[in-house]
Amino acid sequence: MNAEKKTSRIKIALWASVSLWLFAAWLLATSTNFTEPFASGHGWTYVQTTCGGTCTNGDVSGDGNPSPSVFAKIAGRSKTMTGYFKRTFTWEGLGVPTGETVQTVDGQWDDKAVQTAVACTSSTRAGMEILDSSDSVACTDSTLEPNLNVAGDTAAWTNHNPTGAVSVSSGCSASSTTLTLRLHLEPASGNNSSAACELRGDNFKLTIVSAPPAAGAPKRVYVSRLVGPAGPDPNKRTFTGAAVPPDREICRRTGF
Ligand SMILES: [Ca+2]
Ligand SMILES: [Ca+2]
Repeated sequence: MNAEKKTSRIKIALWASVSLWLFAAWLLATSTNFTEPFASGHGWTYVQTTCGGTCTNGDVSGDGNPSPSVFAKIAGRSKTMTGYFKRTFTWEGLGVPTGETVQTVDGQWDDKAVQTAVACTSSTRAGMEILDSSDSVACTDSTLEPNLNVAGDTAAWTNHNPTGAVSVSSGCSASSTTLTLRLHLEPASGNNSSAACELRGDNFKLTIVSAPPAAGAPKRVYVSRLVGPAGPDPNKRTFTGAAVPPDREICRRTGF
């Protein structure tokens, strides 16, 4: 076989190995769906970070997709309110199998804007984040769903899912990790003395991809032979220390 053919066969073999590995990983992956419907006693609380007017938040019993839902509302001329509903969960609490390693997460939500006197302004925003248990460090490599202008969602409940799955940071990948889920609801009122903007949110949804721990994979065991300094066989390891006698057989595992 000439060198070109040999190289080609090696490339095909490598491609087949990688493809097989990816296929096996896909077979092993678990996809978990979680939806927060904001039913009574949901346990989410609003963290208000700024308030330029009269700010309120809470549950909406008579509206949702379906009812109930949660809201954040600002009243006053040209006022803004920023903040988010949050609740802590573990990945396992969201449905991920115990012991699995979380790889990616994809989020989406529904919202509706209710305006008084004049339209909510383009500063009316909503989005999603996942942070650590202290609600201070991101648990994803990029934002789950960055805040976007939702002022136009006045006619009906509207679903938003512009961002695909994002990677989970290594410090948050264990299924037992405690997380803080955030649903940003940030209304902004228009230029009228009677203006108010109420932003309602529902169906905080996650699709979580995880995999069993790598410890379940088969382990290879290598056997090496230690021989004295004069060992003539180039396939044998050469040992130059005095403490181990020549021709001793040992076993070692990968990474020894
Ligand atoms: Ca609901
Ligand atoms: Ca998404």
